[in-house]
Amino acid sequence: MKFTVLTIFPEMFESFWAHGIIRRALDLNKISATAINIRDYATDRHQMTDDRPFGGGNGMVMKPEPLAGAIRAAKQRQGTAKTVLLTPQGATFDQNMARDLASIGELILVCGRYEGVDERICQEFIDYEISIGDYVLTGGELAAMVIIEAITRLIPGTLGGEDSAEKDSFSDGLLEHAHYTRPRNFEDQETPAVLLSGHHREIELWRTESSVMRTLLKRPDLLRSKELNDQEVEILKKWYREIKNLLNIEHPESE
Ligand code: 4HQ
Repeated sequence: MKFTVLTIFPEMFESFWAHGIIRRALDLNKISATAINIRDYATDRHQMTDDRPFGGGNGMVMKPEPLAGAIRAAKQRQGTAKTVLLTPQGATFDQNMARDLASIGELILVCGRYEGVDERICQEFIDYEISIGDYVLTGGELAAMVIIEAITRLIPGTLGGEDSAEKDSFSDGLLEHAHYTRPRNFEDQETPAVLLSGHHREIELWRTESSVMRTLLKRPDLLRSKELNDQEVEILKKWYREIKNLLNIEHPESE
């Protein structure tokens, strides 16, 4: 996977490249990653990357020439790469989009600042517009990091040891099961006994049940848009019966 980031703050990426999973992926040559300074492609003698908006109003707009120059230079280096603009107007990023982008192989991520980039750049130089969520950032840099990290951890061999990417939240449309570590009793809260039992089949069952019920309680929207398998249906039915019994005993007239 190849990432080229276009930004006026390439230094923001130095510590990002140097730590954790991104660092490991770079060391293992699973990814390559470069941040290019858009200012290097400025065309005027003051190396300006922004200018006042036509029509007036507050704020500044990213000038088209430096962006066009930086995108063309990046494309020349990687002919098959797709360009992504980080913008609140884009399609909302999620795990499925991370998988799709990972399969593209080469991405040029364009980070805007100020009020955004000149519209003619969006029209002619951008393949995909992506938002990381409905809130306002000051620049696309943090959004680019989010996307790079989510994609990188999908690449086999980058997660360090385990096959965890496929077990993680969302990989099967459910939230992760609950986790416990030492001590067994923490401030009067016990670890569920089954996790200490050493019965691997029962532990797997407990974890599946934990995943399904946490998703139902915390993110019912995820459950509604998921195709449930037989085991998941059985778990929901079991809890449904349990709750119905409870209501019948406490409130016999409730039905
Ligand atoms: N931006 N997801 C960059 C965002 C944003 C988002 C606002 C993008 C400012 C200049 N980017 N412009 N949300 O809020 O990706």
